[in-house]
Amino acid sequence: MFNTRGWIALGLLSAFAVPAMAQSFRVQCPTNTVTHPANLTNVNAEPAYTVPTTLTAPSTTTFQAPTGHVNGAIKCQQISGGDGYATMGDGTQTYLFSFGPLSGVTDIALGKPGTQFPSVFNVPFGGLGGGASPSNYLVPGDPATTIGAATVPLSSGQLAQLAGINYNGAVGLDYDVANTVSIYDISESGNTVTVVGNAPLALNLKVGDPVTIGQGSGTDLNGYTGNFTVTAVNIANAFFPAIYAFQYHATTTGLAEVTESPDGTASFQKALDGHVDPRQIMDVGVMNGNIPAPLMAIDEDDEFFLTLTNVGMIMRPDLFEQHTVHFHGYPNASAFYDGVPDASVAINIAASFTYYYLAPDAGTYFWHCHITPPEHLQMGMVGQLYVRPRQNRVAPGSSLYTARAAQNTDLRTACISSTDILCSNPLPATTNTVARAASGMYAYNDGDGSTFYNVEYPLQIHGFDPNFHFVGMTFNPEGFADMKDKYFLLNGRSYPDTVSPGPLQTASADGVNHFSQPLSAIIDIPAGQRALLRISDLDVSEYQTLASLGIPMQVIGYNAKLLRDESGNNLYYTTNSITLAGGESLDVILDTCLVRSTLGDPSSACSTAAGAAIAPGTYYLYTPNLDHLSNDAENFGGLMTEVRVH
Ligand SMILES: [Cu+2]
Repeated sequence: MFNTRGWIALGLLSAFAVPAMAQSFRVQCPTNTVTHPANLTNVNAEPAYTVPTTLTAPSTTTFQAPTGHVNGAIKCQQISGGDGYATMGDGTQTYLFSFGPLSGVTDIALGKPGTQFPSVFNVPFGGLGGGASPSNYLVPGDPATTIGAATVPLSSGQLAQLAGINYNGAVGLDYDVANTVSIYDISESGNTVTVVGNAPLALNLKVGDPVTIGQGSGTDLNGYTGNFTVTAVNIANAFFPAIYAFQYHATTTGLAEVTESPDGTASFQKALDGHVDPRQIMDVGVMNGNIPAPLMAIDEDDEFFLTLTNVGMIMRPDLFEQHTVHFHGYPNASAFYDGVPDASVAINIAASFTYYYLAPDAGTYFWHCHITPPEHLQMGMVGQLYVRPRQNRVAPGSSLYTARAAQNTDLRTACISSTDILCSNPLPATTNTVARAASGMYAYNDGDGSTFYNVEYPLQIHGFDPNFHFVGMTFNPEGFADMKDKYFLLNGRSYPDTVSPGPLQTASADGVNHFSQPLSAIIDIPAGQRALLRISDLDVSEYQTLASLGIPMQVIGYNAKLLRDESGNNLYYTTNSITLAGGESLDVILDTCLVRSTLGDPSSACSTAAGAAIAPGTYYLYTPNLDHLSNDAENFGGLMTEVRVH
């Protein structure tokens, strides 16, 4: 009897142990892809957009690959899936299931997107410069712990210190150990030495990398040993696949071939290959939940590598929750990356997974975890992403209409209503001469400059039910049917926190402060300029209405589509309030100038005529659903923020 029970216990143990052994933390941010070959483009910058990428199908492959005019770049981001706390407008600490930043930690804390070029992402942490005792490691709660953030809002000195940290690489990224392979065969032709190892060579071994040819006590490699530079990789040879061989140039010639040397080795330097230090991932990732989830921003034509690392929910050790990333309403290349757990992969605790996206259509989207969506969204696993259009990369002074027409020669973006009734972004109905402005950006590929803006603000509407969060923290069954929002949030904050600059912090159950709500909701507009509000409603249970007092809202896009009919007429409308359901997004322009010096060009200077400009001052964005202007039992607060024209 005892033995039988012992076998059952062993069987259960191994059933859990096997998947656990298959998991580990990794990050991925390549510097070279089929779509962005490093020999044709700089993947760390957005090149000017002149013409579509030249694609050619080489005879040896079946797919088209770029051969010129490569557009876009590579972007990377790492996020944690886990739990944390946030502070509501009445001071209540509220428990979250949540995503947090594991890259771009400084940018996120400063309220910016955490999306980075590979040259920023692929940088191991090198120590914090600021503060009284700089650390070589990020510690729990960082960057808040290092700032020593004790005041809300942060003092200007603390904000300067935060900006000074300026670390936006992948948390935990570290060099993999130096790689040594034993040598099977080594030979020379002229002074070119070909080395064939007994195993595939170091990952990412490149021409120009250093290599050391060494030997134990043997002497048969005399003349070959020493430090050299790799001159070629992937060498066809008589013994093993090409990936086992490389070449370098020796200082002497006439060396004899040696096969099966007893102790010859080739050693390559330590390399960044996605290996991470799990201690850093756990120190920073546990309890670092943010509301809203980390902001993401990419440019059209980019490739985006997003690593989700599931650090577990330390307050709910009874749960084995997986998490996923679902880009809501976003045209995916493959269902594999869609994040719907029934139809694609989901990420287990102690594992990382890198999602891959192309950035096809400009617009404002949102994203969320797709595990038990009503629960994980209500608990906080939701945020925004936006895609900037190609039109931003048109050379200043060039015609926007011509640039938009050029996009019709690209099969992916061609939009000709007479042959494609589904295309949503046709050329403007009439030609125009509006040129790309010297500065500022555009929300869409409009071809007429009508979506021009000077400053942009993500504005994420959200609501929390404190009872649901409380029972979610205290191991009780959640009442889905009773869900009722009592906190109403803009960028994860209720008024008056919405107008607090800098990150909000919360003392969490691990005893340290975390920057739980990094994104302020202050709308700052220099007089005469235009602000783009990227508004998304992340709410699970309620419609939300937002009204503007004194500055008209011009709606230019809805659910990441330019408001334009098939004939190319703009269908923008001006309103003093918008209403969104959960999952919807709108692009709104607040223009502080009513009359421009050049009619039809919103980037031109504001007219000096009396009454052309909206007077500087403080205006309000607020909800006219008066019961949403509250913070739970407190009667004043909720869904409201300030528009400051100065
Ligand atoms: Cu989740």
